[in-house]
Amino acid sequence: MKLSVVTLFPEMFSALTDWGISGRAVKQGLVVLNYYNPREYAKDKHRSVDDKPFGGGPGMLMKTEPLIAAIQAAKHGLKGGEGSSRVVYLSPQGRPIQHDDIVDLATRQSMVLVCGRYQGIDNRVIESEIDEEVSIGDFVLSGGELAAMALIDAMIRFQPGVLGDEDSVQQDSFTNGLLHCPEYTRPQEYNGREVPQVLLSGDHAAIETWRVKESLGATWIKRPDLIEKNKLDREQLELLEQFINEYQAHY
Ligand code: 4F9
Repeated sequence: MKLSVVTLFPEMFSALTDWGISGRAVKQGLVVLNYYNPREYAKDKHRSVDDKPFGGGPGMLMKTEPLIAAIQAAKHGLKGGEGSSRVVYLSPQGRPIQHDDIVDLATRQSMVLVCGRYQGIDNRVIESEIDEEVSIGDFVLSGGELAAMALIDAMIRFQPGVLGDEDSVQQDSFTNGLLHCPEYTRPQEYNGREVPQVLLSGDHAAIETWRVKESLGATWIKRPDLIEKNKLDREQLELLEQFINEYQAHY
């Protein structure tokens, strides 16, 4: 997957490219990142990249000409076999994206990600240059970079060859529409709390059943909205009912 990022702060992306799973994927060339900095397309002697909003008010907007030049350079840089790359703008005004959207976005060959700074960008740039405006949550960041990095990291996990079988995306929360079950490591007893016996039993079928049940239970407690949304099959409904009965007997 080829990603071109339009950003005033390309160095921020070292958090993604230098560390952990995403860093390894970049080093292996499974994901290729290129940066287009509007500052390099600024023509005036101060290389200004911000500008005042019409109508007044506090704050600045991104200066239009360098931003458009950077977006167009990013698009042209991706041309060559991949067809037309979508231009995605990260903003709190965007469509909220979730797991399923990541799975879909992750299949694309290439993409331009536009990161805003200051109070945002001129609306005509959105109309003329942006194909999709997306949000990673109802909160405001100091700029689009951290949102773009979150999106890229999540997409990287779905690239073939990035995760081994051990930690495949199949095991992740949301893959089956549910939260992950609780996990435990050593010590076997911690502050008087024991690891659930079944996990020490060596009975793989019993462990799998327990995990499904705990996954349903955790989702029911923490994210009842996901239980509503999910059509549970007969076996899942039975396990959840067992969980709820045991839970209510306890509390
Ligand atoms: C982008 C917030 C996507 C949430 C961009 C300030 C943003 C954001 N999701 N906040 N610039």
